[in-house]
Order: sequence, then structure tokens, then C-alpha cells
Amino acid sequence: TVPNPVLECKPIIQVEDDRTGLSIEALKRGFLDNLFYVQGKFSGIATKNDCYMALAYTVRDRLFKRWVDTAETYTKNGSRTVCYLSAEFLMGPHLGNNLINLGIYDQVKQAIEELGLDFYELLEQEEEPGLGNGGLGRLAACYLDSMASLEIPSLGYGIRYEFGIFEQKIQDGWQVEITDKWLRFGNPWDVARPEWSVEVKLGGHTESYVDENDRYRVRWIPFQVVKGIPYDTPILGYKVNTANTLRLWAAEAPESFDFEAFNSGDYVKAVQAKMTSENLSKVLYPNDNVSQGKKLRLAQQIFFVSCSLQDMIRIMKGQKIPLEKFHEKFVIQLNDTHPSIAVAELMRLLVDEYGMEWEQAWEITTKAFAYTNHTLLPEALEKWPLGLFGELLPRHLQIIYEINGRFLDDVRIKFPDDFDRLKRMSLIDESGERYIRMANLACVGSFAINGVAQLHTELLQKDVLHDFYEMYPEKFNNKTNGITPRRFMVLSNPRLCELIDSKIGNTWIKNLHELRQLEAFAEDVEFRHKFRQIKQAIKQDLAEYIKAKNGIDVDANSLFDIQAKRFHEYKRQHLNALHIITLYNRIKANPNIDITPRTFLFGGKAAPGYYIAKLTIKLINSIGEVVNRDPDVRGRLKVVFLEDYSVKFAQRVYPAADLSEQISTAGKEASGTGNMKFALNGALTIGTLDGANVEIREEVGEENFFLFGLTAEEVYAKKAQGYDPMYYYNRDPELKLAIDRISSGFFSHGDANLFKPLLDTLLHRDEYMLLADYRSYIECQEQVSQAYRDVENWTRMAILNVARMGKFSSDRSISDYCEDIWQIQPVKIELSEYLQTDV
Ligand code: TH1
Repeated sequence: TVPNPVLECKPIIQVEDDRTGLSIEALKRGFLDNLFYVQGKFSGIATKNDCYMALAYTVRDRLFKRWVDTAETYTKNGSRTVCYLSAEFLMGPHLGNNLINLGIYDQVKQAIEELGLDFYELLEQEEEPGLGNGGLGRLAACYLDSMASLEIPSLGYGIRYEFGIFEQKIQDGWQVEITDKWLRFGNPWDVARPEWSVEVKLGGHTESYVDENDRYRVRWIPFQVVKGIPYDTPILGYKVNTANTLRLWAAEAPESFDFEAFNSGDYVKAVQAKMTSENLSKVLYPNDNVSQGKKLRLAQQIFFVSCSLQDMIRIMKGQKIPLEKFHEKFVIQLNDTHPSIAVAELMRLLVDEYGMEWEQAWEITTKAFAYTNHTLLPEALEKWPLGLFGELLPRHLQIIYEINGRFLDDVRIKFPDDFDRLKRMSLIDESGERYIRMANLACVGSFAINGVAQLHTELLQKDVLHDFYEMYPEKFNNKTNGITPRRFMVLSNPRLCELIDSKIGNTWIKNLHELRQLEAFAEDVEFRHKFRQIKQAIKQDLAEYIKAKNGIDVDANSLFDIQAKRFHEYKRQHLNALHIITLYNRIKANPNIDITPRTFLFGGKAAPGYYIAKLTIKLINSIGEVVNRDPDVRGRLKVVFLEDYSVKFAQRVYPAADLSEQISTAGKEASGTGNMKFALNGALTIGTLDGANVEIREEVGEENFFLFGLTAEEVYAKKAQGYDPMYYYNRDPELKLAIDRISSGFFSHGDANLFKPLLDTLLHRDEYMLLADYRSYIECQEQVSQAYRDVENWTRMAILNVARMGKFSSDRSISDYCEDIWQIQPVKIELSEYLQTDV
């Protein structure tokens, strides 16, 4: 073998050496080095962003040793690996989180301050990668944190969107969308790996042929080929050496493509082809819980799925593992149906590209995939018009027909002569225009199917996936969602953490169940006092932020009542609005009425094409305009809309809440995770029996949770009876007055038409049963107001909420996935002192 000159160098890379040390001096030196050698600036002309970049690189330098050693260990051991496939990863800012997980937050803060810089200002400077819409994308990010912290070998696979979720501006009370140019100033956290690029075929047609072994084969002649370039981000676990990888694909035109145009001299046409290719990873679809059925979206899905599966095969080759062991080397978790085309794509790769027999390929495929369902909403269930699907993926269409034919034979054997069942379970909807049903494909192609909260999983089995439950009961299981306490406590709520640590130490950060030990302190007057002081100080900070941004004075002594989540009718922000109007009307009717002062805070984006959701944002801002300046209210009510809600902003908001609004129509919110983040930070919840609220209430105790509203069963029963919202409107004068105030134009400068579309849906259909739940909600809010006046007892309840949230750590969720689905064990990473050059 030819000697490799690199191997001769034997660079000595230690965990901590003179350039990667953790002493204050080494950190300062590292920062100045990076400012000079990476940013090319001297301190006199360095911008805030230069300083942020220099700091980010300084932290990154201290992470790479762990990252390289982790990759090396997995490669040597051929470790079984979880591949988490997701169209969204809502990571939030990396810098602070990496400082926490490295355990060097305080040192770095000191070093930066000694250099005369504002540490918090540099943290604020980070442009977060908003590569997700809401809960589903953030769940993927929390799971990466937990997998790394639990030392589980894992890869996150997704798309490196050039534009993430849009930036929200509020103009005249309306949402306006601005494109999110998050890569504008460069991204210090990812590394391009062009050497591992792969190609993805799109469009065209298929041809059959007979191979050299006289076997019938199919080849796909694509219309277009797109290149995927992987960008890797290290995902460091909390106080472990494990640093896993998030691998996001960016689309480009392959150099070889459109040679024809080049050769014919049409340079411009060739460059245009490059542009169409790059469209694939251009922008995140900004819909939460809705599928638009656009061709470009399907193209995004096959793009990142095919890149990822080809990458897994490359990794196996590198580790000399035969392809027959694919399902032993990898388990692939499908984050909703967005990556579910993977079932057909893996079959295509194994059968067409690697010549495997169908039966063996199917055996491997169905042992490799597991599917998580995240929603029951019909508008979110993905289905692709057959024509559109066949145009983009002609070979996959054939493969799906083949899977379907065999599958329906199985159904016939298990349920003879049940023709309706066959129609319902078919991978192809033939009731009208024909569609490919992605949830059905995911169910047939996976060995495990899970919902994201107990109630959600029950409803899946009873309703949306009932036929599949009867066919494969053994596949179904529940995995209640969780959140990472590193980002949503340690990083975002240092003051509360310090108080907790002073009583029970800090091992709760890795084992959240230990928070139970705080129960005893709920009875401790002094502890309650400190707990209250901390909440107060955080609320004061938020009040100052609001004053600066919105120009509104809010009283930090008032009850902070917060609803922060995507705007969607099923989440019922407008029910919250009806409560505000009701309180306002009571004050107008009786200006001396005794009301617990409240500040209503809203945050969240509406999908740009979702008119009613955008109108709800306008309604809330319009109510705020009236309420906030009415002298009769005298500061007892304030309404604030927090612009551009993001992960970064969420970290400010959760710790400041007294009351968490989790008021979706029962049966509609699959789990929710914001509910967990608020409660862990000491907010009490007002909520319905929906999603994970049910389990939160079970854990914290019913006496520490404000419950209202119909149950999921009652919602179904009422719908079946023929629900009439006018019944409630006509019988509840306060409800009628609240609605009439809106329709009269009272909140819209006399314009009686502005909110008509919103009111029409409420009065004539009320799909989400606001009117049925209104009275129960108002009464429950009265209990909240009373309870808040008993300061000591409120604090007691809040402490008990914190103490009893252990179950909702994403570490628990991931442990359950590992045991019940993935069959995977931790791999400890030992840091080698030298860079391994003796391969
Ligand atoms: C959300 C669910 O609405 C929420 O209840 C759950 O906690 C969260 O997922 C994590 O499990 C979903 N987000 C999306 C986004 C899209 C499509 C479906 C869902 S379900 C684009």
C-alpha cells in the first residue's frame, strides 16, 4: 500500500490543549484567534456578528474532538444506529445549548466579559435555523438532544432549507410575512461534505429489460437528476462525550446534467436547469397540520429521503456490512408521513439498483421502518393525486401498486369478502379522483406504529387507523412526547434552576424524575417566597421587553396568561379572545367590579394562506387596541401580541407564565409539547382533556390543574346528534354580547364586516365547538382568578407542577423508543488522546 502522507503527520489532538483548553485564558485566546483567522478582523472594526462568529467557532473547536471520536467509534464498531427522518428540525440557537451541554457556560461567559464584550448580546446575535413549523419540528430537535445525551448512536436526516419559517411582522394588526434569510451571515455550526454528495432521479419513464441472469428488471430513465449535498451539524449530548450528527441535504444541479444544452451553446438554459434543481431545498412549506398536495413538496420529500437512504447504504459499504443486514444496522423512524415515500424508495434501491429479490427486500424494508403519527386532522393526512405522483415518481408508482397488490391479498385472507375494508385500506384511494395514501403506505411498510400521547394513540386505533389496528394490532404502541430539560430549563430558566439545585443538587437534569424531591418544599414558606421572587423577576424582564418592543406598559404583578403556539382554529385562540371580551364587557357594565388583573399574551404564526387564522391575529390585536387604552379598564386588563414567535423567543416566554392556555377542542391536539414546557417552568394549566394535557393532569394532580370543556367522546356524540352553535348563542347572554361586540364593529373602528368570516364559521358551523365550551371555559377562568389571589396556595400548586413533570422529559420518551421499538443500546464514547491516524 502507498504510504499516506497525512498519516505520517500524526497530529496530536487532545481534548484540551493550548488551543482548545477550557481555562479562561485559553478561551480568550481561542476567541481572539478566531476573530483574526476566521473573520479576518481586528477588534477595532469587528462587528457584533464578527464577535458572535468568533465565539461560535471557539465553542465549535471544543466540540469537534468529541464529534470525530464519536464518528470513529461508531465506524469501528459498526454500531446499530437510529436514523430519524424528518422534513423539519426546529433546532433553535446552537450556541447557548452547546455551552450548556459542554458544561462551560459560566467559564465562557466570564471570558467574554473579561474581553469587555456583552455575553448576552452575543447569544442574542445568533440567527436561529427555523427549519420547522412548530411542535413536530421541535420534537425532532428535542429527540436529537436526548439521543445524544443517552449515548444512542443516531443520525438526524432532513432538508437544509435556504429559507426557513417566515419572519412575522405585525402591521396594523395584521400578520405580514418576510422571507427568513437565516444563512445571510453564514452558519458556523454546519460543515459541507460534498464528497458524500448523491444523485436523485425525478420524472421521466421506466423501461423493462431482461438482465444477464434472465431476470425481469426495470430501469428508470429520469427526466431530471438532482444532486444532494450533505451539511453536517454536531449534536452534543449533555455532559457526555457523544456528539451525533444532524445531516441536512441541500439541492444542486449535477455538473454532468444538461450537457446537451451546454454543448448546443445554450449556456443560459443550462444555468436555468441549475436553478430549478436548487428550488428543491429553497423553502420550508409554512403549514402546520395541513397538507397542500403540491408537487414541489413531494419532490422535497423524495429528495431528502433518497439522499438519506443512499447515504445509509454508503455507510454500510464503508463498514463492510452486507446489504442484507440493513435492518440490523439501521432502524429508521418516520416523523409523520412526510418521509414515508422511503418505504417505496428503499424497495426501489434494493430491487432495482442492487438486484435483490422482492421478497427479501420487503422483509428488510418492513423490519427497518417505524412510523410516528402526529395528527388526526383530516386536512393534514397526506395524499397525492395519482397523476402528479406518477409524473414525478413513475417507478415508485409501480412499486406502490406491487406492494398494494400483495397487501390487499393479505387483507382478503384475514377478512374474506369484506370489500369495503379493502377499499378503505388500499394504498390507493379510488372513491373519486385517485390518490396515493401515504399513511397507509407508512402503516404497511413499518413494523411499529405509534401515536404521541395516550389519548391520541387510543383515537388512532379507534378511528383514523382502525382498520390497520385490526389488521396489525401488534404494531401499535404509544410514545408520549417529551421535551429536553436542557434547553427548556437549564438554558432558558437559570434562576429557577439555581433555586432547584440549591435544594436537590443538579442530577435532575439527566433524570427529571428527581424533581419529585421538590414536593416537600411546596410546604416550605421560605422556598415558596424565593420561587415567587424568581417568577416575578422573570415577568419583570418580559415586561421590559414588551415595553421596548410593543410600547405597552404591563404590570408584572398581574396574572400572565399566555397562549403561545401556531394559530389554528382547532387550538382555539379565538375562545381565549371571547374570554377577554367577556371580562371587558363586565368592566364596562360595572366599572367598579373587582377583577384579578391579567395580562393576556399571545404568540404564534398563521400559515400565510390560512385566512381565518390570520383574521384571528387581527382580532386579537384589535381587541388589544381597544382594551389597552380604555380608561375604564384602568390597567386591570392588557392584551399583548408577541411578534415573530420562535424557539429563541419561546425560551423567554415559558419561564414568565403564570397560566398556560391549552384549550384545543378535545380530540384534536395529538399531544402538544408547549403544554409541557410551560408546566415545567412553573405555570399552571387551563386546559381540555386533549393530547398530553390528560397525562399532565394525571401527573400533577387534578387539584393542580384547571380543567374545562367537553371530552373527546362528548365532542363526537354532540356532532353525531347534530350540533347547533346558535343554541348556545341564543341561551347565553354573555356569550351573545361578546360575539355581538365583535360583529357590531366595536373592535374594528365601526367596520361590521371585518370579522364576519370568523363569526360566520362560529355561528353556523363551529367545527371546533367554541360555543359549546364557552361557559365551561369562563367558569374555569373565574376559578383561576380566585386561585391567583391566594398567593401562597398558587405558589404551592406551581411548585407541585414543576416537581411532578418528570415523565415529560424527552429522555423518557427516547428510552421508551429504544426499548420498545428500536432495540438499541447506548454506546459509550471514550475520548482518544491522539487523533487516530493508524487506520
Ligand atoms: C404536531 C401536533 O399538532 C402536536 O399535537 C404534536 O405535539 C406535535 O406534532 C409533535 O408530536 C404536528 N405538527 C405537524 C406539522 C405538519 C403536519 C402534521 C403535523 S402534526 C406539517
